This record gives sequence, structure tokens and C-alpha cells, in this order.
Amino acid sequence: MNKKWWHDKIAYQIYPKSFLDTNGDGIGDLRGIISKLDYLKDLGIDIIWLSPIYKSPFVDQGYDIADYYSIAEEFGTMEEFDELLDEAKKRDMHIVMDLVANHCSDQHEWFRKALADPEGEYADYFYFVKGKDGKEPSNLRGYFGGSIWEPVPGTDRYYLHMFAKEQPDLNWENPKMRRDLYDMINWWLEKGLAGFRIDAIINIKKTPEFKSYEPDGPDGMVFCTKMVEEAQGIGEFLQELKRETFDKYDAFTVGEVFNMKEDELREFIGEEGHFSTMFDFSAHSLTFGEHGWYDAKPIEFTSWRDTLLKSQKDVESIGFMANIIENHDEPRGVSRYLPEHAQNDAGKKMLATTSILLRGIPFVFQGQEIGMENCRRSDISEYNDINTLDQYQLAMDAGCTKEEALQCCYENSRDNARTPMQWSDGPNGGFTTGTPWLAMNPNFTEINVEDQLNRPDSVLSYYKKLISLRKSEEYKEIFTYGSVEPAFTDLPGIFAYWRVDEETGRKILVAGNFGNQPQELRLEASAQDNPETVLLLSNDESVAYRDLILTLKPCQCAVISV
Ligand code: TEU
Ligand code: CA
Repeated sequence: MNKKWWHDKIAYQIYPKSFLDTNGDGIGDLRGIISKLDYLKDLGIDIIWLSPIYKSPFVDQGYDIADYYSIAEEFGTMEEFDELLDEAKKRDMHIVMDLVANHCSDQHEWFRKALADPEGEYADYFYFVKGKDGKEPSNLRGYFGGSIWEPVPGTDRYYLHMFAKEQPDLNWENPKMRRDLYDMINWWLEKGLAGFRIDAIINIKKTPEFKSYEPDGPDGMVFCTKMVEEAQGIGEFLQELKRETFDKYDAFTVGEVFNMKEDELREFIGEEGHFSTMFDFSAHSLTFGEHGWYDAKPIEFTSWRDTLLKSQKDVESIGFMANIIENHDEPRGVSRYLPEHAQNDAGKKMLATTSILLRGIPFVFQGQEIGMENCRRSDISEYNDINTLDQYQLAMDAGCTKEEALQCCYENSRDNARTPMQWSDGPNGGFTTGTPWLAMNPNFTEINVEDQLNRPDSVLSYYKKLISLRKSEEYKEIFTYGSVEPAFTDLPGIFAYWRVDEETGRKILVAGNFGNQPQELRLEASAQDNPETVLLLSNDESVAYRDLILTLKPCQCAVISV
């Protein structure tokens, strides 16, 4: 495998609106990000991905872009952005932005021109499609509920939107539109951006005829992924995109890819793949309900572990996945993946260990490093996220009680990860001197950066140790390129794997006990009788490792080099 500059890097996702507010308007800003670069450097971060900071009406929190060339004034100015680039560069850190190219905002100039002249050039930047028998062209339901079709006023046409109606889809079949996007992407890369996280990209390819399908719900509609799965030929767009932009700058790209067709992994992230890497959503997908959050499935330990390990195997000979336990669209990983008895600091460190030491590019989401948790709300009005409002209604329509519907939101809402960063136990967790745009998780008094910074046994201190182990001169190679061999899969509750350097024969065992019984891991068999073993890291000083036997009590984890 050809080595690339980003292979051994650690990435961190910032959700700017909720990171740090410096002017008291309750909204995080670029100044806040700049002021925390040292904090991130100290944590061991190399690459920072910023969720969208472009000008936007924020119907979908900035994933609805009104101008790709300007910074939302809520966040600051282009000068401040340039300063962020400079300051990051000084610290040898790389900035990656969100590329939202499946759709823009209905406030974007292109869409406004299209509406003003539905026969004109800009109408073809979107999908303006004639209705059938006075109705929508097809019966597809969008990601946020309702039809994907919205009437174009004063015409017999509809425009397509896979997400909110304020997010019209861009027509990638139009070469002029694609050219405009490429120019914009190159403009940012020219500024010194290291690359992009590529939003919702699988949706850019549509089927040529917009047909209807067998309904999958009482609304007579069918989920829009039905069309996505049938669409052929996305690769041509993605290769052109890469050739015209990323390739010229050796940019780092990470795709948000759902519903990829089987056997397409190599095309997406192989040596000549469309992207550098893509997120591994295999574990996350385990909870998908048939209809929505109200019938989401709980995580079952063994299938979760096996899914992750299988995904590691699938990608090994092809490229690198980007590993996450959470992001701005997901509930907090510690609330989702840790069994009840392990929802404590020890458990959080254990989950960090088994996740960060997998093969791939680790992405830490803001607040993950201090163990931030899901947030309980007592009424739907306390939520902001458009997706949550839709899913709550869906649950109520399906007969859930208010309590049940709120429980679905507690477990699944995107707002769980979007509550402001907890910097201290002071007013508003040190996030703002004003009123936070989204209410804080009240547990900031217990879980916050200030408390954890200088406490050696904190989750944050552990993250630092873990990341510096992964990046240490001695172990960098094996943690970056070593293969992954599942281990002790027959011991209940044990998530363990070997990282193996095929050339030197060096092996490192990573193991955590997610079960509620102590377990003995006997190393001889797998360690090939090599007594020269070293305990590199554990989340508990009492972890017992003697005579090639590692004993792990519930919530204990260890990393052992052989
Ligand atoms: O998400 C795209 C996406 O398909 C899912 O993550 C999912 O549809 C959504 O979270 C509902 O559960 C990306 C962004 O990450 C998300 O924040 C945006 O809302 C969406 O694209 C539209 O730009
Ligand atoms: Ca602000």
C-alpha cells in the first residue's frame, strides 16, 4: 500500500455552532475555535473537520448552503477563517471543511434564479420535473419525512429534495453545474484547505426516470434510498470530481457514504478510489429501525463487536476506513454502545481504547474526549433538530405515548451530540456568556474540560495517553498499518483484537471487558510463547497481567505488546 500523508493522523470533528462562543450571542464561532487550537494540539489532533460554516439560513444547521464562498456571519468573517488556517498551519494541523454538494439552500442564488425563470439556464441546475396526472412525479419519501417533491410555483413542475424542502438537490447531470462546483472546491483548496468531508454524497446519482415503488408505509410513500440503491453510474461523477479537484492538491477526503452497493468498497476507497477514506457506519446501521426511531433496535454486544471486526477485515486489503463512535448526526457513543453497567468513566475509556486502536483514521467528535453523554429532555419543544421533530411525530403517529416518543429522541436524537461543549462547571459550562442556542446538557457540572484537564485519572487524560501511544515513534507503524486479528471472541463480553505487523512479527493485543463477569485471557496460545510482553496501557492500575494471563474485570481494558 502506498503511504499517504494522512494515514497516521488523528482527526477531530468540530460542530462550530456548539464549540465555543466568544461574543456572547450563544453561538459558537471561529474565534472560539482558534482559541482552542492548543487544546486540540495537546490532545494529539492533526486534522480538524469543521461542520459547515458557510452562509446559510440554518434550516438544517448549515447543511443548507446559501453561498459556498462566504462564511456565515454567525461564525465570523473570511479574515478569521484565514487566521484559523494560518494558526492551524503553525501548529502543523490541517483544516478540512464539509462539502455539501448534493444540495444547496433554497436561498442560494442559483435556486432563486431557477424559480424566477423555470425555463431558464438555472432551472437545469436542479431537478425540475413535470408532475404525473397532476401529482408528484413519484412517491418517494425524503430523509426528513414527506415527499421529495415540492411544486415549482406557477408551473406544472416539481423540484426534487432528498432532505428538507429548503434543500433543493443539485443536478449533477448538468456539466455546467458540476464545473461551478469544481471551481468552488478548488478555490478553497487553493486557500490552503487540506480537504473535505463529503456530505450525503451517495445521493447525487438519481435514476433517469422517476418512477414510483411499492409503498412501505401508510403514507403511500417509500423511503428515497430505494431510488439511491437502483441508481447506476455514480462512479463517473466521483472520478471526475476527484480528477478535477482533490487530485491536484493531494487533498484528504472522507466520504459520508451510506447505501453503497456491495463490492464497491475498492472503487470508493481503494488505491484509485473516489475518496481517501470513508466513515465506517456498519455499527451505527445495526440500530436502524424498519420505520424510524420508534422501532430502532438496541445494540447487542456480540453483533456490534463482530460487525466492527468484519468491517476491519473487509477493508484491510483495500484501504482505510474512518472510525467513529459518534458524530453530529448520532447519539453519543458512550450512551449507545456501552452496556448499562459500563456507563461510567472506566467504560468510556474502554470504548475509546477498542475504537481508537482499530486500523483506520480515528475521528473524535467534540466532547467525546471528556465522555459527554446523551441529554434527556422533558418536551419535544426543547429539541431543535429538524430530523428529531419529524421522528417524534412519526413515533406519535405510530401510537407511541409522549413518554415513549421522548425516549426515542433521548436514544437517537441528533441533538444529543449537538448540545454545547462543556468547558467548565461555570455558567453555561463556559460555552457562552449569553444564552446557548441549544440548552446545555445539565451534567456539565460533573462532566467538563476544566475538571478533567489536570486530573490524571480523567477520561480526557486517558484520551491523551491513548492517542499519544497510537502516535508514538515506537508503535505508530503497527497501529497505522498493522492488520487486525480478532481475538478471544469466545469469551463473553470480551472485545479483543491483535494488531499485527506482518514484517516484524510484532503483535499488540487490545482488549476490553464489556461483560459483567471477570474474564481470563490466556495469551500463550496466540502469543507464541514469547515472554517479552509489556503492558502498554490500561484504564485501571489494578489490571492484572501475570504469567501470560490477562485478567479483566468488567469495564477493564488493556493494551499489551508481545
Ligand atoms: O447526513 C446525511 C444522511 O444521510 C444521514 O446522516 C441521515 O440522513 C440523517 O442524519 C438523518 O438521520 C448529512 C449530514 O451529516 C446531516 O447533518 C445533514 O442533515 C444531511 O447530510 C443533509 O445535508
Ligand atoms: Ca458567537
